[in-house]
Amino acid sequence: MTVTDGGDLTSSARITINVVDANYAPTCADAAFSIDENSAVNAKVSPDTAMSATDQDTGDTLRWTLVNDNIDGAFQISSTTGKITVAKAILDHEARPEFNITVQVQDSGAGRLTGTCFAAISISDVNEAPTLPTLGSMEIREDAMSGFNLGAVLGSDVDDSDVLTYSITAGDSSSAFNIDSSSGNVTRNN
Ligand SMILES: [Ca+2]
Ligand SMILES: [Ca+2]
Ligand SMILES: [Ca+2]
Repeated sequence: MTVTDGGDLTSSARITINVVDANYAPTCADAAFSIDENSAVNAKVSPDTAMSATDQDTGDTLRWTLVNDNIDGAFQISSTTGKITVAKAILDHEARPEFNITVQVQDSGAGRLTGTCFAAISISDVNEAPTLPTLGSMEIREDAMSGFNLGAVLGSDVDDSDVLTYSITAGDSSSAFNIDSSSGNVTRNN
């Protein structure tokens, strides 16, 4: 560095400037995914893409973690790739149709700086089989009249909007009984 006055006198000095390599925090982008309920452990969310992050420091290695609202530990994230998969086979659309998980990305620079973003994961409905109670027995007198009402068989279905239809499939070869397809009510036929 040189300084010059109005005349021809100059003075020089050497100045050393130390450039401190400042660490910039990484940032990550919110993302939305979906996955079927009842998916198995290690099943991938859809689309099959990783969380994405940027860090101005080109040499930084980024590590991913799920830090909040990963309810019951249902999901896991690869610390190196940022890909989210199922950790426990407990996904149930009827019980919890959506997760909104806070994701953290941490760099390898000074202070191990972090950025956070959200992964919204919607749990898609899958049709699940209806169930019938384990039936005991119904009693009817042998001289009961046609139309005699034995009562209803009530099934259940976990899916919100499913309509159940009843039918007798075996054990009544002489068609002695009738079941109402919508109510499940069993009556004597003949
Ligand atoms: Ca950084
Ligand atoms: Ca379910
Ligand atoms: Ca379902």
